[in-house]
Amino acid sequence: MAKLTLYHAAPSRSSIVHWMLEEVGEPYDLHLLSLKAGENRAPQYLAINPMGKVPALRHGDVVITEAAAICTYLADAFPRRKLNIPIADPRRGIYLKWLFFGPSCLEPAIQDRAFPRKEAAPRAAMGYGEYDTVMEVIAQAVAAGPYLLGEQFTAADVVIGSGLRWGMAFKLLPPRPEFVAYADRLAERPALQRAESKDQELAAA
Ligand SMILES: N[C@@H](CCC(=O)N[C@@H](CS)C(=O)NCC(=O)O)C(=O)O
Repeated sequence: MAKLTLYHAAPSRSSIVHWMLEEVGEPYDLHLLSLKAGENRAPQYLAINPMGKVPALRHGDVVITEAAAICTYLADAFPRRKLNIPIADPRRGIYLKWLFFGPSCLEPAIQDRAFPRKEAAPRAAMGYGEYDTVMEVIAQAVAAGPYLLGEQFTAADVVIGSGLRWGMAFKLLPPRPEFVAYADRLAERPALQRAESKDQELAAA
């Protein structure tokens, strides 16, 4: 089987993929990079990801970047764990919606809260609309639960769940009861626990 290598800094957005790899359950290697030391800007790494960012995933001869894209890829490449919604399934549309909602709506909403603009941006011009609507839409989706696609846990939960967990940890998202209950359900997953404890070890080292 083609080898899987995650280019990783712990903790960071590559922790999203670290969790995903634990859910997938296939063997993988971690190639650690120190962002502090600027290893992500070294020519050897820029040849892998010209954005100079983690995560990047190598799978055999293929390199994939962007956390949500990597999670989508892994779920499709290793369908045994049923972390994807297959193409023929009509729920695939909803599944893709959430995978894209992470980087295109949830993350920009959080970033704008972390780094406010001098003047509010016009809602119509912002792909995510505005913060409160993003929060409401996600709250309704996770309240129905247990997961975004109902009973089936998918890669979309890794992407949206990581954003919610991170946003609440840094107090950039409100601890709405729906978010807290969803985050608590995710925290029970052994794959997330394994990735988190490994990341803590790596960060401490
Ligand atoms: N759009 C990218 C963002 C990745 C990203 O910003 N990673 C941060 C770590 S959380 C990074 O590599 N920062 C180092 C830098 O930009 O110098 C994704 O979703 O994968």
